[in-house]
Amino acid sequence: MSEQHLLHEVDGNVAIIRINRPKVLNALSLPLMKDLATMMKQYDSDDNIHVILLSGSERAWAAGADIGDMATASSDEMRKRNQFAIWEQIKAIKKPIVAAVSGFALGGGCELMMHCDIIIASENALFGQPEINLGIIPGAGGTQRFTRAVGKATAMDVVLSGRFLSAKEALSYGLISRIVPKEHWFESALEVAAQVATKGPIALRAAKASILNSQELPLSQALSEERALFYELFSTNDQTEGMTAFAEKRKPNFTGT
Ligand code: DAK
Repeated sequence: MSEQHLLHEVDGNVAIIRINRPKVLNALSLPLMKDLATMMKQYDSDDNIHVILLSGSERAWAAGADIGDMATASSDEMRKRNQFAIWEQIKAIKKPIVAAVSGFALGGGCELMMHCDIIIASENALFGQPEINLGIIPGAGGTQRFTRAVGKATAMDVVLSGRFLSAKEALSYGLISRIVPKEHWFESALEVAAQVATKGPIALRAAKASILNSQELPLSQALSEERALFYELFSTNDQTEGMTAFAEKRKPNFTGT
């Protein structure tokens, strides 16, 4: 796997992956997306990792899919590439993904961000789905996840005009989780990831799965899935440990069993 466009390291129980194509504002090339999905899947099946932190650079989280990859492609070529299979792999990651976002999060970059679970954004971050300026529409969920996050009125405004949202607007519309000062955007996101990583890994996966169900399933079905997950957790050592630790007034030592 070529890893130059992705840097990665492990910090405690957090896997940190950084998108690293500074010359093109972290544009998401096809090989990068393929490697990103593979790397995320590897960390997803690594028991030592509880949370994945996905980051860009200070100037750009990602300014979109690499326009050069698509500029001369025909409909048939785009279909044959079956890029959606790669995005589906990222969608299938079971562990929580924290996004550390600074600078541009546009087009496919914004869509990738919306595949993450907790989005920590620098006060300088800018968000948008500007595909309309290129004569296309968002292709990896930008008309759907974005609309579910911000509502129809704002989605129409942003997608049809191609305008960018500031971090403040994005927070007020519910697109991101928190805004942090630009001086320590990355450290703040790492702190959030490390804090989440102290929780029980089985409960984390269950909570993520259940919240994501709210985006796809009818309420009654999502509630019954939630109930099943809730009962299942009572068969884990982590549930016993969490409640025993509470009674003993100490920090729980979750083992992921
Ligand atoms: N792709 C390739 N190169 C890009 C790029 C991109 N998305 N964004 C920026 N760059 C390159 C620029 O061409 C420039 O390269 P040089 O000229 O230096 O060689 C370099 O990055 C610096 O950019 P600028 O000089 O333009 O920097 P500025 O600060 O002036 O402007 C900007 C920053 C972010 C406003 C501007 O670069 C910009 O508008 N970039 C394009 C944003 C955009 O339109 N994004 C949407 C791309 S379409 C799919 C899944 C997803 C997608 C498609 C299919 N399937 C599953 C099938 C997604 C599509 C998209 O994202």
